[in-house]
Amino acid sequence: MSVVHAARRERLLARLKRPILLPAGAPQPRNYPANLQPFRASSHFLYLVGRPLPGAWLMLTDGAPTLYLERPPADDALWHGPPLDPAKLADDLGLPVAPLDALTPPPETLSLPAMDAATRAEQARRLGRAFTAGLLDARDLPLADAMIDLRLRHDEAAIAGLRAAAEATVAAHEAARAAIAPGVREHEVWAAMQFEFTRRGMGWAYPPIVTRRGEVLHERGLHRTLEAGDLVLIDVGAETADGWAGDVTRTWPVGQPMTPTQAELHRVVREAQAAAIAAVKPGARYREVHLTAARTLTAGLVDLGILRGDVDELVADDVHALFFPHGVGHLIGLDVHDMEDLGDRAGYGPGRTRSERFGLGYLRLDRVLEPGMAVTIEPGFYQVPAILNDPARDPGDRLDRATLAKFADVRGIRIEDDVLVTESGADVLTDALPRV
Ligand SMILES: [Mn+2]
Repeated sequence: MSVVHAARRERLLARLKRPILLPAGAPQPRNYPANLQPFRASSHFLYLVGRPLPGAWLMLTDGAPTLYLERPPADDALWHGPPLDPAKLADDLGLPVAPLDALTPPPETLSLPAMDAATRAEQARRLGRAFTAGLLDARDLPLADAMIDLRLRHDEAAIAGLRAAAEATVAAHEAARAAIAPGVREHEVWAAMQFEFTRRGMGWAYPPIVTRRGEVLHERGLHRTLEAGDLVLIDVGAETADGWAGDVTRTWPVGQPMTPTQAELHRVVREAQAAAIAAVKPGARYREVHLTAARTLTAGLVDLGILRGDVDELVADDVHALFFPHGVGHLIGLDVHDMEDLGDRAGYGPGRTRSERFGLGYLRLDRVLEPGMAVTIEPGFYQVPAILNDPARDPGDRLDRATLAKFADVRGIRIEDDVLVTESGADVLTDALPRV
């Protein structure tokens, strides 16, 4: 792997001939200082080094990289085994390794804010300026844009990582499907999925959603008991050992076939997803992919009698967003929402900003698609009381509430797959998993 990471470092330096310092970050304490959360290195660091080394810093100066490592405390070997051999590590990674004491970045060094506060404080001390999580300093924008330029279009090794994450994610969803039954609790379904990750030496890319309350978009309780007639929404993705993410959602019936009303709305969401996936190709603007899903969903709801009116007008007035309030997807890579630590800069690019419209404001991506980009496609249908009962959003007689009431056995449906943009169209990385 070192060849891959060396090539990425060279591509970065070719774009930006400036000193660059990127921290891996530090493990975070849970309930007392010695009891730590599992360590997850910064994705920028992983992209360029390939190994999650806690407390490490990558410095790129004068075209040459150096990895700086903290010297472990004297008694560390007792608890954590022998320290890393710097010479062997240098050989494995193909870059020089030096002790952290020797790190002296020049004042004009560019960096990106670490996610953890301890590392950001260290970053501020070493570079003599403040760092804020999720907020880019204007002087660091060239580095942010160079990283985005590299990570936006995945190289062969990145695509292999995404395929490995996709394979594990599909296996976990298959296990979930087999575990679903009336009387089973949501966390039991999650346990069956986690087994598939752990046995592969992988973890999760984001906290799991396994819920009979699919209308709560980020419901993470995992404590409810599934009942016959429920729909259970499962949004779970694997993360490979070197950080690549999967992100898949399925919505399954519990204990019996879907009711006719559940089956109709599930079909409408599947049709919206299929239309959106068919729109993914080089040159397509992602906002149009989103609007394709919105129009297909709206046409389906008009056919069912839930909405009334002209499909294009309903979408232009954001009536579809009463049921599909979020964006159709996002970039995926080392982060499940790739490079969202840089705000909207990766998803929107310079000069393009989020819409204020209800039906577009939650869209995380609005770029023109290019080969090598990977995105999710995840339309949904939800009955969220806070939206449907909001007088400010009442679409009047364009919503037939009496017909909608017949579909009360659907709380939330989402169907999500990971899609790689290819030269000719799209490759659905998670297509092996049935949707119905
Ligand atoms: Mn997603």
